Amino acid sequence: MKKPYYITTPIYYVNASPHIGHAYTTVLCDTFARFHRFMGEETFYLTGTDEHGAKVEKAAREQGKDPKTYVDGIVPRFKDLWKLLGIEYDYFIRTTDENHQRTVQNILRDLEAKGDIYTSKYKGWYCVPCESFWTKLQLVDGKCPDCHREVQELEEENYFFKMAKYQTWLMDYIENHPGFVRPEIRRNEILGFLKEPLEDLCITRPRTRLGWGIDYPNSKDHVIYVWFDALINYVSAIGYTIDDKKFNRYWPVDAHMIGKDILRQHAVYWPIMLKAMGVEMPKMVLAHGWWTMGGAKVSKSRGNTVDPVELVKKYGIDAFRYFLLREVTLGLDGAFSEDLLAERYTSDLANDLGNLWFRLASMLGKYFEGKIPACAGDALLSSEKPNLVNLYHNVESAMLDYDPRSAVSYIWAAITRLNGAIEYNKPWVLAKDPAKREELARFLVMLGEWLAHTAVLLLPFLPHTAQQILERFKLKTDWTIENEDDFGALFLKAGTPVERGDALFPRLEEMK
Ligand code: ME8
Repeated sequence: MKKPYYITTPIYYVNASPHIGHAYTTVLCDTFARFHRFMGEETFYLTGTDEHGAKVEKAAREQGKDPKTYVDGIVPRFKDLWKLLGIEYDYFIRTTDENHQRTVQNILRDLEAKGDIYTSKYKGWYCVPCESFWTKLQLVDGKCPDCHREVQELEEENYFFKMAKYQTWLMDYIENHPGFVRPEIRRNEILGFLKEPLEDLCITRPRTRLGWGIDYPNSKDHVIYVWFDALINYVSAIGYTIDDKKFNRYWPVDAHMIGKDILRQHAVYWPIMLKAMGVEMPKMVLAHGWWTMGGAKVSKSRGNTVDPVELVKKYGIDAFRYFLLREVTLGLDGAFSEDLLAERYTSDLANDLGNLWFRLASMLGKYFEGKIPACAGDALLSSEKPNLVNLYHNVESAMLDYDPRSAVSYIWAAITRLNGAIEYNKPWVLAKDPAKREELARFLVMLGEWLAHTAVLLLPFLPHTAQQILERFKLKTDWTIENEDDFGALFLKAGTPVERGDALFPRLEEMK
């Protein structure tokens, strides 16, 4: 039996509300999860929240709350946004969950027993917002090399994970598995990073400095470093060290989707942790680029965030999803502007797809009493099947290659072709000639079939619009397409009444 498809988002920090960047990763994973379910595969889509560490503790303190009360108050903002965006995750993990904490401690006990952990004095410069320790050499003008803020000098006794001893192994692994870190530019970045000696990882913080974290096993004085805790969510969520049967069913993960900001943790720390644990490697770490605004990364610390809730209220869920999937190639950065979103909305959604539906439904209304006309289905199938199947394969292979932008572009190329076919065939001229009634019927059925197929293919991408179209055609909305024959069939039944309904994407000026 095929292993279920397993995909993860990073678990997000709960020190602020989610913004467009978080929504992007989560929509991408939702689209892949939906696509794999659509292909008939069992799928496990994991997301959640990263709730420990100095950043969260600081945010709680600023609000005068204890950290647990604070995080309990923020988590619903993430869950509500995912609900608003129609995200169908299978499990939402919180690092404050009892089982997660147990797993983290189990792993540490195991690594200790294997001799991969030791204690040592640690001296370094610490950047609170970045939660990073730096050596003196790494500082730039005495400040954090990442965010350029002040750092604090610290010396303390901590637990260390022997990461350095796995460096050569990791380099070989990445060299020999070209698809492990994607895209290529990120793989090269990691290989470049690994050319320098890797240091062991300090995996605890003294409780005197940081109170908000998972206890280090058998130590009252240390809590576990937030990244070590957080990465483990990917295995604790599926029962590692607690439910072997469940774990073996889902692991290895098919894709860890992340932003390029957290590549090193996922392509260096995490594989080494797994190797030390004796666990199989993830199939892929896939890093997407950043949404930027005014040339800077959209981020809560820069305060230039874009609120997805506002955009969804204004343009609708599917328009927002479409924009994220279509505007940038997965892996590259994208400049966000609302004007671009509005442009996509008008040109691709209202004009191309919305209009296509409107024209077809109107013509059916005008010429065939709002019903699908009868015509020689077999002839239609033999002429259209190869093209339909071709579209299906193009979309499928783009998605299997983690290229949703191309997948959506293939679908839009079909939509554009259909609008072109209306101009070319001029059904309104055919309608004037009673001798051409059969020809008119065939043309409209061909258009209808294509639109119905397009709607089915759009289910993983624009689920609400796709469902709306399918409902108007009186077709089911829960399709699984396992092979080309499923897709190459005729979907519409002669005589079915088709409901034109309201505009799928009302003109923006009408919405104001
Ligand atoms: O890093 N463009 O959490 P986080 C695109 N808790 N994606 C963006 C983005 C942007 N401008 N800004 C954020 C953490 N993201 C850790 C992760 S995982 C074990 C622990 C997305 O709340 C992107 O996926 O800072 C990025 O990697 C993630 O949010 C960082 O979220």
